[in-house]
Amino acid sequence: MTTSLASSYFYGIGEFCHSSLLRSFDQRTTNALFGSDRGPSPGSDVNLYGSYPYYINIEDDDGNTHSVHLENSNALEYSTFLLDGSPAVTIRAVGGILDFHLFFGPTPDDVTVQYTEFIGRPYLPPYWALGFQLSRWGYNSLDEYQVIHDRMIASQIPWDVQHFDIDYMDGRRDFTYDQLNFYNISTVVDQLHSENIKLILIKDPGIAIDFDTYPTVQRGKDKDVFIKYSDPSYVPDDQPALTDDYVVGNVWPINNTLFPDFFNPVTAQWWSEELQLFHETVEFDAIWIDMNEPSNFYTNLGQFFSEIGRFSLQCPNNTLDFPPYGTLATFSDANPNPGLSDKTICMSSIQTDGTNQYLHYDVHNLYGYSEAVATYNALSQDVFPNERPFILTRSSFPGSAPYTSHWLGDNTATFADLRASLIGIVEFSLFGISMIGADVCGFRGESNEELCSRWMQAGAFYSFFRNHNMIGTTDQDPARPDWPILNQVSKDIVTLRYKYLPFMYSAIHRAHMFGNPAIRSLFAVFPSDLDARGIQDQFMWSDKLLVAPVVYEQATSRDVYFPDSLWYDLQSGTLEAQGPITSTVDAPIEKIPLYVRGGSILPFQFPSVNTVESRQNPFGLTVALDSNSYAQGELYWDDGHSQHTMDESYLGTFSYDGGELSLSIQYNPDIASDLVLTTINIYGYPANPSGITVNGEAANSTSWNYSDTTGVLSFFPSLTLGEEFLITFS
Ligand code: MIG
Repeated sequence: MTTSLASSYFYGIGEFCHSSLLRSFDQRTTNALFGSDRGPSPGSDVNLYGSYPYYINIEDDDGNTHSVHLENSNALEYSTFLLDGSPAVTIRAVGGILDFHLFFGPTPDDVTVQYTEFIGRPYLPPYWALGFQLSRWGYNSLDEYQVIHDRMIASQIPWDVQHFDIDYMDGRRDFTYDQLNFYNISTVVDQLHSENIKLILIKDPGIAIDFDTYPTVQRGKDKDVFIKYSDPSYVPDDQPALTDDYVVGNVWPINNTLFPDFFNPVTAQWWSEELQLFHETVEFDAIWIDMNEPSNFYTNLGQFFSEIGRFSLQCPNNTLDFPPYGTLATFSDANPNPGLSDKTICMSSIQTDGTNQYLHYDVHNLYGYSEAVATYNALSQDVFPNERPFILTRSSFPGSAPYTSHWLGDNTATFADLRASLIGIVEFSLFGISMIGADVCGFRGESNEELCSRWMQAGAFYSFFRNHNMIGTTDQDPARPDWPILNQVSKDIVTLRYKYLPFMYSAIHRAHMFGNPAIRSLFAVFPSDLDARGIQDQFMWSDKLLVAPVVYEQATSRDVYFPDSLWYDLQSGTLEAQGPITSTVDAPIEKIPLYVRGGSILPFQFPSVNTVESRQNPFGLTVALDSNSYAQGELYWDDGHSQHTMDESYLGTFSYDGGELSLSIQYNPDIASDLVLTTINIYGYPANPSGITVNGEAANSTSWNYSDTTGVLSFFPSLTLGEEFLITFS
């Protein structure tokens, strides 16, 4: 299908490592959409882990916008090009149905609200998941890990979550742990829990075929949970023992693997039981699901791939696995005769939801989605009933957002990758995913102190904030002792993030309830600003906070585009700019440019070394006045971990209008009765007030101070957020 477009302001289509947020039409570009185990690399437009057949088109200078979603899980191609000088797009599908959905906005924010109403609003993560998360592949043992753990604790860098990658497993089998190098994992989990740190464990879909020694696979076989060949004639002659008509592949386990069919309710039940059983041994808090494109190594390289010396998956020679038009998704890196099933499982294998059967060809792009749904249901219903689960998936699809977070995959430790990550997080926000981030400091390759410092600063404004790297690369945890600049930069910026977590959480709650995304492009906030439409190294939190990370090596300043508003330096409160204007701002290594927009109220809380502690601290408000002396904002609050219900949550809205600051409680004041408000910082206040009243009573003149140099009025009341108030400034 080919259509002309209203304009060349065209965004979206994923999952890619786009080198620009705004698509270019100058040259015809064609991209495939097909879940694939390939890492992002700036400038390479290969299809990555997920598929998002969804684009956004701003129609005119006023910012009227529509978006188009094609609900199709087959391999697709999108081409953008000029047709008689006008922008156009062609969409090709190699199967499935042409089920188009159009969302008419009229604003960019509206189209996201309408799209997520259709595909499902993003889930509400537990509060701790907004804390700093630390990971790496290549903790070779718990003794090795302990060194990093201890220096993290000593550093006092705020920290909430530890991940263990496939290193912890026994022979890289799910639901096992290494009895030698990770023998005392339960003790370490207890230690982490006593320090208020959560543990996330990785699970891969590939299940090793060690029938004698690995009960998980036998229980799965007893329930018949694995993906099969669609025709008995496809089963290879040398199929490994006991694997029946299952599709047999190779992933990380040290033996061949089977692939659970997560569409099948019996599979979901088996998966849940395995998670419950394993949780009795190792008390993990959440699950990271990787390799779920699904990835399979060496597919179509011969039935006995000598490099691994064991059976290897060779898909049958048919038009599903080797289609006449395979799309650009055919994975051609190694195979001289590329097929659609390269590096994944056979397209001609069969899946079932218990009622209907599906060719993998038609549902390949839903594999990660189906695993996330099964994992979410297992955690929320069986492993942690009444709790809010946290899941991190690599492969996703429209509709994954109600179940899971996503990270951008295996990037490289370069400034170009850091820049690309800013495009990636904005795109996923347009795709309706709330919890999104990239591997901070870089996954592949060697990071360095400067890059890692800059990446910690930028990553502190990803919604999902995790430092992670690859086996064999140098440590890059923020407490690494010989990188003192990294230590200091990290401590400062992570502490600042923790201070503003109530604001971030409230924005994420808004996305969950109403669909307005937490992270936004500049064009979404300023739709009629033509200059904002090309900005891709700055982004917004809600419509209130402008983040402009330093993303070039050795830069100590950067140009910041300030759209039409007043903008205050978040930390000092001084007025930085009156937009629209581009200014060069100082940004030595210790500084990330952050600006609060005039008209905004950001709730904050005094930070601490983890969210369990910070949630006990007093609150404050950052009030940034616009040119009409007006500002507004909101605080969403709940216990941070139980399943979300309106009955157990609080929403308060703050507004400042011409010298009056008020709190109005939308629902459940009692949830906030223990929350105290002790600090109000008003940015852009004209002069020292002669008096302040709180609910009609004059405040003591020692309870505020005003700085002529910064224009910041700081008032220290003694209030609870569980009662509405009115403060007047005169
Ligand atoms: O083939 O589990 O993207 O984050 O560290 C590599 C090891 C498998 C890929 C993930 C990465 C993870 C790694 N995994």
